[in-house]
Amino acid sequence: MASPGRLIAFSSTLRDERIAAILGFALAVSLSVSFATGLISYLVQDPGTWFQWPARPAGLYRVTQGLHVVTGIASIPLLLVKLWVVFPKLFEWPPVRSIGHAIERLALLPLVGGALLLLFTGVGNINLYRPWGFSFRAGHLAAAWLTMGALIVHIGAKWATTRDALRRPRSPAAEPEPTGLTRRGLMGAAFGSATLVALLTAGQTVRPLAPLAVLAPRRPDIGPQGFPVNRTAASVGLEAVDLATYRLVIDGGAVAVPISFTYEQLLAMPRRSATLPIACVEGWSTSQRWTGIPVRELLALAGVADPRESIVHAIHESERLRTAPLSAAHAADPDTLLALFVNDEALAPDHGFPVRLIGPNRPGVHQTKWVGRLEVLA
Ligand SMILES: Nc1nc2c(c(=O)[nH]1)N[C@H]1C(S)=C(S)[C@@H](COP(=O)(O)O)O[C@H]1N2
Ligand SMILES: [Mo]
Repeated sequence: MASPGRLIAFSSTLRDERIAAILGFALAVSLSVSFATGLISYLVQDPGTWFQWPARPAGLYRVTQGLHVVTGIASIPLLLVKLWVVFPKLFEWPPVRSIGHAIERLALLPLVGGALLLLFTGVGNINLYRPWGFSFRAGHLAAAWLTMGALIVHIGAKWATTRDALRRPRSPAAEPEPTGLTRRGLMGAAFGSATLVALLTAGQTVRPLAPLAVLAPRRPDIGPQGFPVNRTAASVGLEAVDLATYRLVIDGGAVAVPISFTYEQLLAMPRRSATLPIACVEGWSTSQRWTGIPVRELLALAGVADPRESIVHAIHESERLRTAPLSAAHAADPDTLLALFVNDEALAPDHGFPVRLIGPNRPGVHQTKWVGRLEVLA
């Protein structure tokens, strides 16, 4: 009986083991970097008791999250070309040779399915396009574990073949180069497009590449006061906060007597300036010079001598990002500010007027805008 593979003509010599091995190796590297930096991002946003994310270096999260998005995006062309190269193997005959071979083949389902789901949800989320019915955070994380588990099985199964394929010298005489696309051309296309999309994405976080950020949904230099806005003041009804009633309240278990400040009182306090990035989980970042009152000074005024873990609350209690954790290490850092100014101008409503939190080495989601309350935990 003829194998199904024979019924379909997969004649291209581009589909060889060596090319599959090189692409597989590159993908394993890019997916692993994206996985590790992605896990960091989850841990930073939901710190457990064992995980302490430091306040320094100030730009660390900007680097890890930038790498996460860039390596994730670069994986897309690598994955597509790799799938094209190995596609005929789906029709291998006999389909299963042994138990080990059966496991290896079964692992392809979570591997390919997981990777496609990861890359699709990641790109969708960056573009604020979320046609799926589940939480992005939960779904993307589940797909990541699935893919990495299957990747480990796959690497285990393919280790020897890959090593041999990479060591084996190519014999051009035995395998004539095809007349159309050459092997070199195929690899150039795969790695060239991976590099290209990486560069075009990196422009949203690496300043010299900014003019190239044509693929990035948010240009780092466009928006009110010269940088992007994640959620606008209008979308939460805070275009015009009434300064007559606005108060910044410091309370919580560690504060014996809660205190509050009017905007006027905050303006009269000693200020400090720091140049710090906003580094969004979506991969864009922007560095600005912020001026405001160090959190630790406010805590001292509230009678909290050594800074503790706190919760930052936005004025608008119904927003999704209305609260953010502030670790003791971040509260103690002199550059963690309740900022009133950016680049010497009062904050624009879209950037959190009257007061926003800004601190070193925090994910964008924790740089809370329109802050009304700092709850210092006991
Ligand atoms: N209150 C509040 N603060 C917020 C947000 C929000 O939705 N509500 N978005 C956060 C996110 S995800 C980012 S990336 C930054 C963006 O700050 P910007 O809009 O000033 O650039 O604000 C953060 N602060
Ligand atoms: Mo963000």
